[in-house]
Amino acid sequence: MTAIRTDWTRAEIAALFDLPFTELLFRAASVHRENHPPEQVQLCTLLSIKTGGCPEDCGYCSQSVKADSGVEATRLMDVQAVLQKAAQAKDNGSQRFCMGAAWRNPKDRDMPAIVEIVKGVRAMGLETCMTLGMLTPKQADMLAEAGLDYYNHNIDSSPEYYERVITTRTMADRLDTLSNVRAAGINVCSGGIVGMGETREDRVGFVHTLATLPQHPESVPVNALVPVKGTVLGDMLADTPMAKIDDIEFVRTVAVARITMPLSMVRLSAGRESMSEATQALCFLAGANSIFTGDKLLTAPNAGDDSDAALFAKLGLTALAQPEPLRACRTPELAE
Ligand code: SAM
Ligand code: DTB
Ligand code: SF4
Repeated sequence: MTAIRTDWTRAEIAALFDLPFTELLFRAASVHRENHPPEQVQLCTLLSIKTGGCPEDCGYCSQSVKADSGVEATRLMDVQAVLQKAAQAKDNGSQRFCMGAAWRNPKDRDMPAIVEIVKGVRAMGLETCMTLGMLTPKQADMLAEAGLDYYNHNIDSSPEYYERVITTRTMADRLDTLSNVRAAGINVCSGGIVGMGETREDRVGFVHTLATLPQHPESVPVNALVPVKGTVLGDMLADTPMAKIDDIEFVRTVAVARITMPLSMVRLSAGRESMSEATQALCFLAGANSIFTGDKLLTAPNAGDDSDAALFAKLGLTALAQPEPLRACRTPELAE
């Protein structure tokens, strides 16, 4: 079994990024198959349960009030309507149902409906994940009690680049929420976005921040920026197309995440729609073992079930046979 380390240095992570590409991929694929069935990929479905009108200023996001993206703000969806979408996702073979709300944080008055949704989705035999913004320890406990399996809250970038992307909450705020989620015994899902104009050093700092948390997140989503017109970063990319992330550099980031966090599910998240099959195949070789299915993410288009079925058939990939055993509260020592 691969040793699980939370003491990675930035220099070590930078050295991994610097490896010849074939050597990096070989190492990542080796770590992957030591810890996961390499031909199996977890299928997750996303639903936006409360869209748009978010007071935060995340420079990539179509749902911020600061963005002129044309996304219409909605209220929190009705519980039954969410359960109906979850049933459809299950019928389409999804294993995890991830629900997102465009909030800075949930209000206490929202919590009863959220708790009901978690209980209902779980009763269908789906794994549940929510991403609702910042959480207090009490809110995290309420979600844990409802049976929430995962909470997604991304660090998004390196501590240095973070401030250029978001000013309305700090990296320290994000880490506080992650520690509240961990303390409540909920599995942690945390990753970020590549291709926001950051440097290699920022990608090193991004992976370093996740890989040196007291316990690695059980899920690590690696998103490629989906450039949305009317957002700061989407417009920046439209003006400077050379800022778009290079495919090989994206695959390198996936590989380094896999090597440094061997047990985590590394999710090839947003941005697949505009990625070639060959790049996605390299990501799977580099250790990505989870994707979002369906033709929509939260507001942006996704690859879609038909093209994914064709890709899986071509690559000989199958859906993860069983939901991953829950790993909350597992210590690094036990995992060795
Ligand atoms: N409002 C909650 C929050 O930010 O904590 C949850 C929803 S938010 C949309 C979840 C994550 O989606 C963000 O942290 C970001 O990493 C990712 N994301 C949002 N817009 C994106 C885009 N245009 N391209 C790639 N990833 C994006
Ligand atoms: C994550 O890291 N990626 C997902 C999920 N967590 C919630 C969200 C991607 C959003 C992509 C842009 C959109 O659909 O608006
Ligand atoms: Fe709001 Fe989340 Fe979008 Fe940031 S990423 S603007 S917090 S919905």
